[in-house]
Amino acid sequence: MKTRYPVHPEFATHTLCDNDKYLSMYQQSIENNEAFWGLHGKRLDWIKPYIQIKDVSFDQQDLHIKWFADGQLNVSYNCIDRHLPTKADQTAIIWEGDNPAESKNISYAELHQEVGRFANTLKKLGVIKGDRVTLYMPMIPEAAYAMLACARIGAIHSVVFGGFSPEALGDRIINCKSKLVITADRGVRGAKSIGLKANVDKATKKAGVKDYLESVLVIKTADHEVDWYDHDHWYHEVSQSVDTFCEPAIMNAEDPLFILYTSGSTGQPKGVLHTSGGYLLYASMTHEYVFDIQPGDVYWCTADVGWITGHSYVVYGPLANGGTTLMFEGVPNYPDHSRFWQICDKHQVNICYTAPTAIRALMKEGDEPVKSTSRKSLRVLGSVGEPINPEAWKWYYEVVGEARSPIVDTWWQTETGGIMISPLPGATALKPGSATRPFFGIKPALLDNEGNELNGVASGNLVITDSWPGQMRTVYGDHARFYTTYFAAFKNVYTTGDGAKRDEDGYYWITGRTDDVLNVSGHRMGTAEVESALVAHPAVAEAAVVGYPHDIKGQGIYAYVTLVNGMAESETLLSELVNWVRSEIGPIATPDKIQWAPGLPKTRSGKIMRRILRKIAANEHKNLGDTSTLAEPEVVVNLINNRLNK
Ligand code: 6R9
Repeated sequence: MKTRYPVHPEFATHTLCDNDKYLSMYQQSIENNEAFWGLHGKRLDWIKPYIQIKDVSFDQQDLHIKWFADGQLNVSYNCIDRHLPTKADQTAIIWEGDNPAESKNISYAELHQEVGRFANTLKKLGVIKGDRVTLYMPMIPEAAYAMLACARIGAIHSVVFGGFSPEALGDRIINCKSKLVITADRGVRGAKSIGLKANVDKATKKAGVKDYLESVLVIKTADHEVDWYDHDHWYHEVSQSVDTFCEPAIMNAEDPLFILYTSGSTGQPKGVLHTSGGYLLYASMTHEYVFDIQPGDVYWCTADVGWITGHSYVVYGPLANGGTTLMFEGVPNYPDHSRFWQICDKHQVNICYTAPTAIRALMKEGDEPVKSTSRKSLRVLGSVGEPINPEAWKWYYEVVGEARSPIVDTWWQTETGGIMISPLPGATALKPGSATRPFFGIKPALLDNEGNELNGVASGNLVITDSWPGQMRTVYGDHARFYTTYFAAFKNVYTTGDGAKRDEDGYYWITGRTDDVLNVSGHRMGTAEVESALVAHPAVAEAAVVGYPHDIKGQGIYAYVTLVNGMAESETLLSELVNWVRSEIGPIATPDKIQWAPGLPKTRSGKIMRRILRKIAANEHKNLGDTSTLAEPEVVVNLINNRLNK
C-alpha cells in the first residue's frame, strides 16, 4: 500500500490554500497569534467590533479563556441574515429524509423566516436570554431552526442525542436546569421509529426534573399518538400566531452559545460550554479551509446534531460561511447499502464528511453497492471521530473516491469546538492513518508522563500549548472540574487525553485515548459511566468495563461483572443486564460482552488493574506485563480461562 499521496494536480491549481500559503499562514498564526486572530475575526459580522483579542490563563488560580471579549455579535445573524442580500434564494439546508422519497431544500430566505418564527415561539413560552433549552430531536430541519432560534434570542441550547435514554436525558436537564425541552413526536431512522416524546415523558417524571423544567415543545412529524400533559405544547399551534421576524439579540462574544455533554474518564458526563464569537469564528474558518469550500458547493456531514460534529459542521460552520449544508435523517444501510452514495448523486454532493465506523460497516458489504452509483460530484472526502485504519482509508479513497478526492482525516474533540489537526486538500500530502498537520493557530506538543516536552520524532501525550478561539470555556457549573480535567496533569497546556506520535515530516498520528474513555463507533463513552450503570443493578456487586478491538465499531464494550453473594449467573440475567445498561444510558452504551467475574484483579491497595482486563478482553493475555502488584493472582487465571474473545 502506498504510504504517501501527494496533493492532487487539480488542487494544485484550484484551491483556497496551497502548501506555501499554509506554511506562511501557519507561521504567522504562531509567531503573531493575536494579530492573526484579530485579522481573521473579521470574517464574522460584529455589531460592536472588538478591540481586545485574547485574554487567557491556564493557571489554576486564574483559569479563564476569553476571545474578542469586548465585541458584540449575534450568531444566528451571522449564519442567516448577513447572507440575505446575495443569497436569499440559495439553498441553505438540503434535508434528505430517512425515506428516500422525501427531501426538501430550504433557502436562506426561508431559513430566516423559520428561525424567526421559532425564536418568537420560544419567547412566547417565556424563554429569555441566558435560559437553558434542551433539544432532544431527530435530524429534521427543525433541529437546526431550534438551535439557531436559541442563538437568536441568546438562550443556551443543550442538544441531547436521540439515542440517549430518558434517564440520561433527565440527568442532563437537571444538570443545566433547563426551562424548556424541544422534541418531536417520533424520530425515524432506518424505517424504525423512536418514541422521542415518550422518552421525554419518562424523563419529566424523574425526580428533580420538574424543579426546573416548565414546558415541553413538540414538533409534529406525522399522525402519531402521543401522551399529553399540561406542560406540553405543539409547536405548530404555539407558532401559528407569531411573527416570522425576530430581532437578533445583541450578545457579547463571551456569552454562552451552547452546552454539550460529553463523557470523561471519571464521573458523570460534563457539560462542555462554548461561547459565541470565538466558537463561530473557529467553526467557520476550519470549515472553509479544511474542506476547501468553493462557491456553489454542496457539502454533507453525516453526523447527528446531537454530537459536536453536528454542531460545528452541519449547522454553524457551513451556515456561517453561507454554504449549502445537507442534513440526513437516516442511516447508511437503509433502504440498502448504497444509500450514502445515492444521496451524493441525488444532491450532487461535492464534499462528504463521515466517520470510520460508517466506512468500515459499508466496506464489509463489498464494492458493488458503491459501484452502482456515480459519485462524480465528489471532490473532498472527510473522516472524523476515531483513528481511521489504513484499510478503511484505502477503501474510502479508492473505491468511494476513485482516487480522485483527497481524504481529510480531521482530529478534534467536543472540547476543541472545531478541527485541530487535519490535512488541507490543496496543501497537504496525505498519509493514510495520519491526521497530518495542525490548523492555523494550533500548537500541538508531545509530553512524556513527567511532563517533559519531546522533540522531533516522538510519541507521547498530546497537548496544545496555547489557546485558540474555539476552545471550551468551562465545564458548565463546575469550573474546578474544568481545571482538574484539562489543566492539572501538565501545567500551562491543554491536555487532550489522546496519545499521539510525530513522524519525520512533523505529521501527527493519533494513537487513541490515554485515559478510561472508550470510543465506540465514534461515540465517546466513559468506562465509569457504564460501570456505575451496571453496579446500580441489584444483582451486581462490582463491575469493570474496558474497550476491546472491534472490526466495525473500532472499540467494543467488554464488561466484567461480579454478582452479589447468592445470585446465580444465567443467560436471563445476562440479557437483563444488557437491557439495564441500555435503559440507564442508551443503546449506544450496550455492552458487547459481559463476562462473569468471581473476582476482579486488584492491586493490594484495592485499585482495579484495568490494564490486565484490557489485555484479557483483547485476547492478549500471554503478555500481561507486570503483575507483581496483584493481590490475588488466581483471579486472573480464572478470567483468562473463561474469557469470551478466544
Ligand atoms: C470530533 C469528535 C473526541 C475523541 C478524541 C479522539 C477521537 C476524533 C479523530 C479521533 C483519531 C481522528 N478522535 N477524531 N482520533 N483520529 N481523526 O469526535 O469529538 O466526540 O468529543 O471525541 O475522538 O480520541 O479525543 P468527540
